[in-house]
Amino acid sequence: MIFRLSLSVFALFFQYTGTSEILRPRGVALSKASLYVPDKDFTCFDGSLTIPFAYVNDDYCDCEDGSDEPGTPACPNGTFHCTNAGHKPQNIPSSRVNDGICDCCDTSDEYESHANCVNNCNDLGKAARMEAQKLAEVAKIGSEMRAALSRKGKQLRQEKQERLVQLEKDKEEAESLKKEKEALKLAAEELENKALEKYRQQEEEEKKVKQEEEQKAREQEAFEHFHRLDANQDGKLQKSEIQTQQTFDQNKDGVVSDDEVTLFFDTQQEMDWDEFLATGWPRMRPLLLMNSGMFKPPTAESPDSSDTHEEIETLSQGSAEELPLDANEEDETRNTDDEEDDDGDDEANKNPEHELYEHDGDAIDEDSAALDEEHEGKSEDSPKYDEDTQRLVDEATRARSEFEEADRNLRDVQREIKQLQESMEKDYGEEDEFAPLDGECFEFTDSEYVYKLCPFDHATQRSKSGGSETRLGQWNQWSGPEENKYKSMLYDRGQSCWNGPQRSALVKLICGTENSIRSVSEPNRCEYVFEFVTPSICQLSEHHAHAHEEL
Ligand code: MAN
Repeated sequence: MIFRLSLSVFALFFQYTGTSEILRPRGVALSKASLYVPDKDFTCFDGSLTIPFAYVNDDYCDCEDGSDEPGTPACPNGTFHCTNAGHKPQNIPSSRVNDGICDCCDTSDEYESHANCVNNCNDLGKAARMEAQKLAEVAKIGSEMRAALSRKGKQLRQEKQERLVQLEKDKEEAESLKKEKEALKLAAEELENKALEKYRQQEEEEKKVKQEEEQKAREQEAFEHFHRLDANQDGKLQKSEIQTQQTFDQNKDGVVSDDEVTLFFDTQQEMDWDEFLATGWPRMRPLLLMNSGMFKPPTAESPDSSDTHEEIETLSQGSAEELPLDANEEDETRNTDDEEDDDGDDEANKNPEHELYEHDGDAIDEDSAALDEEHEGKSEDSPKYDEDTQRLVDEATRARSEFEEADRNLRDVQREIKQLQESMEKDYGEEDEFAPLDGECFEFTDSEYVYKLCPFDHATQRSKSGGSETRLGQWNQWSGPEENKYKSMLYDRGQSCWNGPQRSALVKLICGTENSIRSVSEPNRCEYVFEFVTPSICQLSEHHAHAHEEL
């Protein structure tokens, strides 16, 4: 109490300020001066206690809310107010009072310390006012620009609206045109189908005949070989008869071994004609053909040769190169054309697989194109269809392509409608002032990355040393504080971070006279913060709010 009384000297806890003649205890803001009345007891702001006024600023904390010690460091939660005449007033935690560090530019926080504080409020105030003036100018120009952007945004909305009306009409037309073309296509296709029916039947019959002929030829070929191999002409093939044929010496050891023969015979010792035709010949044939250079790569029209290829693969298991061509054993089926095609033994001995793949893509395409043409009767030499049928086919083809075009056209219109509707649903600000930003992109380069922001769309990051873009996020929503949600934008659902969250970017908007990214940082891993300068956020009222701040 003695301590208290020694400090309760009027002059110690009252001060004059340069801006006001109103007396108030040290560390009290002008707005709260009326709560400290020297000839009345003081009640803590929280109402918890009433104390004699002499206890105010007596360097002893009585009130839990610190309100009795605005000018001393006695209360841990107190606040000290510096008037900072000439600059801006400031509230600091009262623990900083007399701590030897100058916090207030008017030196008022260090009234009983050895800190040599110098009052520089006038200088700071001047600089701050100049800065504020600059900002005010920017805000003024920016807000005029904002008004223009808003007009543009509204105009864009209007244009979109009009375009949408037009597109809805186009859609109706496109739908009915599609229906019309579909009906025409169906009708033309029905006629085409009918006309083609007879050709289909004819084709089927020709195919059947061809297959029968081929089957016969195969049997004839098999029979000739059977006959040739059946050395003793007993109507059966014995293993020993096959073993005299060097063609079957697959490993070129000079002997046709038991194993090499078993390939054709399985567990049997001999084969009659029927067995030979059913199992022996299909296994033997590819080997004989290959050794005679008769093997040809399969084509669409020669399924047999594709069978042959498979058979050879199975038989030789990729060792066809090792198979010798025995000139004496040359197959009778070899024809002169093939002989001319051969470049000699080397060529004939080629691995059929290699031969197969030596065809380059173009050659195969040309071949199949030629076949297709022939198949569809388009070959100039031999028109496949009679004139009437060809006319119906042509008409159906045209009807199909007109239908497809109508369908494509409708889909294009639908797509544009969808895009427009999505765009019109976006929140471009109270006055559509952000609308002109949609469709634009802005870049910012720091020491490591190039960042890109396409407002209302997405944000990306790309390493300066190359590589692909990393998606930082897609436009989600405005994310500013309640009083002005347009102060920041959220882009999220970006690429996932390794062992971390999906990337996201918060874009803080700052008033300025041009659109640009001022900075990009990554305060938390894979969470990015962009500072984006734009006139669209400029508002005069903000500046006025500053001007009314209490001194
Ligand atoms: C990349 C960049 C960085 C990010 C790491 C996370 O290097 O996208 O910004 O922090 O990945 O692994």
